[in-house]
Amino acid sequence: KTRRDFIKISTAGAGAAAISFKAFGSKGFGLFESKIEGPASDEDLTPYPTYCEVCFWKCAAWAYVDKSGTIRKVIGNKNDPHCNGRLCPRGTGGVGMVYDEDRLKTPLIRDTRKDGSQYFREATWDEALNKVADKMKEVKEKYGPEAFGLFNHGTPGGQFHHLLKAYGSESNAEPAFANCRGPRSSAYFSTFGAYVGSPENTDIRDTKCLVLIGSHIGENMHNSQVQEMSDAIDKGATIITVDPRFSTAAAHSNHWLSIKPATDIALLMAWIHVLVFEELYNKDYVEQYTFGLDYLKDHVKDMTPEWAYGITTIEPEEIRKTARAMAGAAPSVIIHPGRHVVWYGDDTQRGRATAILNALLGAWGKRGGFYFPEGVSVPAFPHPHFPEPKWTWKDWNEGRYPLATMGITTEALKASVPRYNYKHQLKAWLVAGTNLPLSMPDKRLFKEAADAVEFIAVMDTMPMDITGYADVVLPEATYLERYDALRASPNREPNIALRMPAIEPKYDSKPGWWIAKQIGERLGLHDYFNYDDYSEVIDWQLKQLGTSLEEMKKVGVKKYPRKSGPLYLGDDEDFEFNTTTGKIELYSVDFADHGFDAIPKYTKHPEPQPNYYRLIYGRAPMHTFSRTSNNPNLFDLMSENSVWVNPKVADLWELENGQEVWLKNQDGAITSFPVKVRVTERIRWDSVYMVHGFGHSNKKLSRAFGKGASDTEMVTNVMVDPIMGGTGMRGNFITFLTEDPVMEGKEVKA
Ligand code: MGD
Ligand code: SF4
Repeated sequence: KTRRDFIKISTAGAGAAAISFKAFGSKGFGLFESKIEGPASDEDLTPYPTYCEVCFWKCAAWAYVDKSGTIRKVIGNKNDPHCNGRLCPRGTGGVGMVYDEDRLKTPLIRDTRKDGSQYFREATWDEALNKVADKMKEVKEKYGPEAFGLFNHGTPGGQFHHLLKAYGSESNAEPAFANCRGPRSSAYFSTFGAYVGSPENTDIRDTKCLVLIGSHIGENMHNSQVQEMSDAIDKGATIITVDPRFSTAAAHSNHWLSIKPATDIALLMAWIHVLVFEELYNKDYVEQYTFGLDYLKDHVKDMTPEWAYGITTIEPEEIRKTARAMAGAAPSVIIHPGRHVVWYGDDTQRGRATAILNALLGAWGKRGGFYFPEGVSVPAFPHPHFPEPKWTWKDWNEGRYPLATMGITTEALKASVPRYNYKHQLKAWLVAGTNLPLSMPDKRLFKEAADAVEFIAVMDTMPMDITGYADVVLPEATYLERYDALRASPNREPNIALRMPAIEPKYDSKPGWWIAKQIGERLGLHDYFNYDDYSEVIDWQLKQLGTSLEEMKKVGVKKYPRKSGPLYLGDDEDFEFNTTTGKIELYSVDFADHGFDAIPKYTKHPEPQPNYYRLIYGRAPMHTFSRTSNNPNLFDLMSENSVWVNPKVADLWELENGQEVWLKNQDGAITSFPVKVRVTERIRWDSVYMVHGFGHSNKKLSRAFGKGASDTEMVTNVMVDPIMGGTGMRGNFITFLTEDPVMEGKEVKA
């Protein structure tokens, strides 16, 4: 029995009526215009500006509210470069987050009955906030504020990050870094001295050749990127997709390279070989802007397409043909840097290989390649300096992962478990906007850490799996019911977007800014929260930016002229890159200084044992991670995942389409729920594929509970990237159990 039992949240309260939401019209790769059935005409509706929180593309939108205070539709803001007036199905269905009757409705506090069993009881805000503030005071006195950690994701996390810094801690970690994009950041920064950002600075709309390496645009529905890819295809761009699975993007491609999983670096190096030895690279560009061509030439001399064929299973002629297609399109060519890139633990090096290819093709800073993005710098609302913490997330790493730029989630977990004996330990957590049991690989480590810490407070909108581990649950209002920080992501044109409440928070939920401020006030940190309402902060910031809350309420998005110069490099323009040599580094001086390979090498990864298949996973256009599985609108579009199995494998196992199986991995972990088989040629015989984010274990998610299986439960082997701590998750292999392992009494579930 653990110190903190997992509690399936029990909350009272009447369900809210979910609004009717059916009529979609399709466009492009299934981008939808929002249309809601119902009598209200636009004249009867009041629009409120917001930006979407269903994924992290943050499309600006208008929420239309009728006279009864019901949101009738959410549609894209036409002036917004993230969406160009069109939301994806998830964004349109985001209103389901408001009207989901399973929402967290009131603060909850863990309590123990006389018989020792644990449960959540409803609490007032005052009691819940006092409890969090009292624990923060206690931790500060006993261990120092640094021992209070934060796991955060999305805008709600930002409010708590401010609170933590004011309190004296910078012990925070986000899955969006170590479990997702971190390797890409280290790779592109070490090559170009710049990040690719979100939205990525890929100039897809004008590209002549787009190369996707396991990055399935179209399923990974990042709005304007999908629209631009659709435009590029219409204009005749060549699309090359490298994926062991025949993805939506592969179906729209001129070349689908069905690569053997875990061998991408070999293909990338062979492409580099062809460009260098067939002298197809952009000579003037390379000479003017790059450093290390001679080292690179020497390094790749034996990495021929024939060498790569034996590793990747891709024919040498196909490798040559595709390399030549890229060179023919250069510099209007993009080797897409990817987004969720934590695969095999050498992911920063794979990112470097794509960056080097982009550099050889002269694509960085060129039309149809990568543009130079520019963002608006939003001034911070005045507050005293943050206290200097004695240690931060960097100290967990103890010299490892030197190029990590943010806290590493798995390190935060280890720092919470005494047996790892970290010099700096976490004793309590705040968790805001991240569902760790489904997003953290190695669930055993997560459980051990959650059990070891003295206290966990979770701020969420839904009774997600993570809330079952909390001591205090803080119900946040959804994004359509609150103010949040201004959106100011860099883009072609600098711009800002406003999120304001379209309706009052439902139930007893509160905006994140209010929750953070209330805790802050209880800790004597008023000067860091010197406002009554967050609209004061936004109005002050907007005035510094030459506009006002009043104006932004009318327009939602405001664009500014660029100050940093043109979008692209001029012909022969002198340019100093923000790297050690001031050049684009084909040979990374920084990596060499830290003892890492200065130019990427292919390393062989473990292969599946007989009867086991590599588990690969990805996204579906109607869901984002685990956060949308219970959304009534999106559940209607896709209610569960399936496991894709090649017909040859299905024959061998006598599996049929739609048959339920349990999955078991190389370490004996078994999925908690069964998953349906989908027999399809679209996956290679050595792998299986699942959409991530299903298999929820909290019964209070009345729709999503037990629907589909969780890929995360199968990720017990984590291949850590030594450069920045990324959690490579694709070194896991599964086999099939065709009968319920518990009913059979043969297996103990993981
Ligand atoms: P979600 O699953 O979307 O993201 O993992 P998470 O950060 O855990 O969970 C977000 C949580 O935020 C949910 O509990 C949701 O209810 C809550 N939430 C939503 N809106 C709000 C809000 O407005 N306020 C508050 N307070 N809470 C809100 C994502 C992470 O997972 C990432 S970024 C990646 S790329 C990885 N993907 C991935 C994978 O593909 N496979 C496996 N096995 N693991 C993965 N882990 C990583
Ligand atoms: Fe929302 Fe879709 Fe835009 Fe993501 S891409 S922010 S889900 S509309």
